Amino acid sequence: ARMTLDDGVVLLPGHALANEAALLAGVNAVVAAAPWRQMQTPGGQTMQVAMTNAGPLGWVSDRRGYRYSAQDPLRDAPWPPMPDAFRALARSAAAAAGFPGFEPDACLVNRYVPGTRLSLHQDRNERDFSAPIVSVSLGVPATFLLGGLERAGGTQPIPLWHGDVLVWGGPARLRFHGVRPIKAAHHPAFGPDRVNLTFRRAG
Ligand code: MD3
Ligand code: FE
Repeated sequence: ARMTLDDGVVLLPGHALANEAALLAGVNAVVAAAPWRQMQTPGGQTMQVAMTNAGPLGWVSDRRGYRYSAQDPLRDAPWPPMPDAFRALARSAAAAAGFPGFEPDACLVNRYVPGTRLSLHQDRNERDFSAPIVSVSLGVPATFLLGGLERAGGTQPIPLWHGDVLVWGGPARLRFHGVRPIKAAHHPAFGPDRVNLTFRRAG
């Protein structure tokens, strides 16, 4: 199924379920190579969300700012390769949402333990805003908050379940967004955690 939630926002409910086992194996392989870490914001706060990356570029944050980097600063080594199952899912989801030929060069892997939230922000560090962003929700459910093009002005809640895929393109690309604190729950494969894969064309 394919639901257009707003201009440039397409929900593909359960699109990732068919490849669940390969996605879990992919997350485990990425984390085995480049472990979860909580990055510092430029303001010196520790982010609640734990992160790692796969692919040629990875999103990093530290006192110097937010950026994409080919090197994992924790290991001084390249990020692990993007698992084939990740790339295939990102491509099929983008195509289903009207973006054929999506070639992600970055996969940010976010882990939310119970209580973790992601405060309202914009994603502005990518070079090419014409490419979509594909995000895959795994594990326990979450409520995503979709805001507008300005920080003020409210948000609309979007419930997201294990296997749901959202594609953000065109006019949605610069909207504010966040994630409500994750409620205590259990998922058979991911336990108490939510894991989100975010695929981008960053470079
Ligand atoms: C909407 N992650 O890593 S992914 C992020 O669930 C991030 O982990 C959230 O926001 C998560 O930056 C949401 C979906 C997402 C990504 C980029 C967007 C939604 C977006 C850009 C514009 C609007
Ligand atoms: Fe974001």
